[in-house]
Amino acid sequence: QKISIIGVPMDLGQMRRGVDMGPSVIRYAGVVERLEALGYAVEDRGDVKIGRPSTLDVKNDDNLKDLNVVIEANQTLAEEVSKAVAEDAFPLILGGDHSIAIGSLAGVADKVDQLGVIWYDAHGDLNTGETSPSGNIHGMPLAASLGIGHPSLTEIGGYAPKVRPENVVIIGARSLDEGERELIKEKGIKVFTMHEVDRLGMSKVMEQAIEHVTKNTDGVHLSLDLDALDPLYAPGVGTPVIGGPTYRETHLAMEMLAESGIITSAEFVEVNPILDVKNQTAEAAVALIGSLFGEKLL
Ligand code: DIR
Ligand code: MN
Ligand code: MN
Ligand code: MN
Repeated sequence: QKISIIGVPMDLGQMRRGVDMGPSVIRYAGVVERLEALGYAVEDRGDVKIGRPSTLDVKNDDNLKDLNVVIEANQTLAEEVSKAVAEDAFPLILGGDHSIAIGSLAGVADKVDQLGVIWYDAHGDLNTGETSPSGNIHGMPLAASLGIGHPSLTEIGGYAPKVRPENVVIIGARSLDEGERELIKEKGIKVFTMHEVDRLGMSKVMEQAIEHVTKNTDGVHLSLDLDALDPLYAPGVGTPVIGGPTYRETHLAMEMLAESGIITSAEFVEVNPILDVKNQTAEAAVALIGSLFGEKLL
């Protein structure tokens, strides 16, 4: 099968500069070679062009920082992803901050009737301009994809919503804002917090998660925020939260997804080399990508 890599050097969905170099350091850590060694035909489609915010455009009435640049980049990304899917390629998107998931999902859901989503993240990314304590759009992409929030975000790709709440699972959550908790309850979103990961173990969590997202879907997108991992294993992220799944547990999760064969598109986001230690986080991302695509020791 063909894999199309799409880089998105976006850093304006949050406040820590440097995450725009994510696609570059993940490539440097050998993602293309890793996938080719597994027998895939890999096409690197390069990076989506990201605008710069105008210094004259500083008003932020809706609590959505750098909204215009984020909209424009996601619109372009949606078109790129949609093209890859139309060519029967697996879209592998490299971030960039997590605001780019809006465009990824817009591009994929356009071609898949009912899309399932696995959101592997320390956070829920279910904020809107109204609930967000930060105004950072990287805390909002899952809400936007569910059709919740500012129309300029929910309508990217020209339609909304991209996914239904019952087709979503969040794994690894340990930092949720008040508005996010309310939305989870209201929409009945399935969340495996770190409590469930501790209690059941990653193996059971993944079995249940896979069952949940495949019930009524015909494709599943994996959105993996590297801050899901415990910062011991992925220090190069803008919003680390102590107490996450280990490197091994996350490998197991990727291996179980590979065995299940359910994943039809994926993104790996929030790698920030400025905050990293010897490119450890980018290397973790590449190792996890290897596992997701079926790499095994024996
Ligand atoms: C926080 C942080 N909940 C916010 N979100 C992050 O700004 O909305 N998501 N870091 O991955
Ligand atoms: Mn659809
Ligand atoms: Mn996160
Ligand atoms: Mn996130």
